[in-house]
Amino acid sequence: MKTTDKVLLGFGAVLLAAISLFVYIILAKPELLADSNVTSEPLPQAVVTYDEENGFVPNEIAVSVGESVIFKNNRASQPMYVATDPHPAHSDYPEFETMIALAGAYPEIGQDFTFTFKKPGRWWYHDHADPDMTGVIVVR
Ligand SMILES: [Cu+2]
Repeated sequence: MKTTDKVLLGFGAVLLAAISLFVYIILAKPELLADSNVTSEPLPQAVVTYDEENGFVPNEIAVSVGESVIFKNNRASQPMYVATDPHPAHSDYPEFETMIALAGAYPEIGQDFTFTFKKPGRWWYHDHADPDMTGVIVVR
């Protein structure tokens, strides 16, 4: 066997071993490829309640990337329109906005709003119909 054949054979063996290992990782141990902080289980959902007297409670809440926050509208007579700051441009985190989540529909009285945060940051928001009512979601 010529030297070049041996080199090619050795290279082929190493390549085959690498491919086998990769396939093993993909099929048997997918968690090895994932970020250690990321699991395949659904993340918990945080709840923020909203009413005229107390505003958004808790006013500041920390969640993980991929976690959802449910904004519960406890106001009796008005819709809750959660929107990213600043008012009225809503440009900080444009997807974090009730009407975008509702595909352009205005929220109804008593309607809750759920948003899954995918971007880390400190996201101030307000009720677009009552912009003095504010809160912040810290996404880590
Ligand atoms: Cu606004």
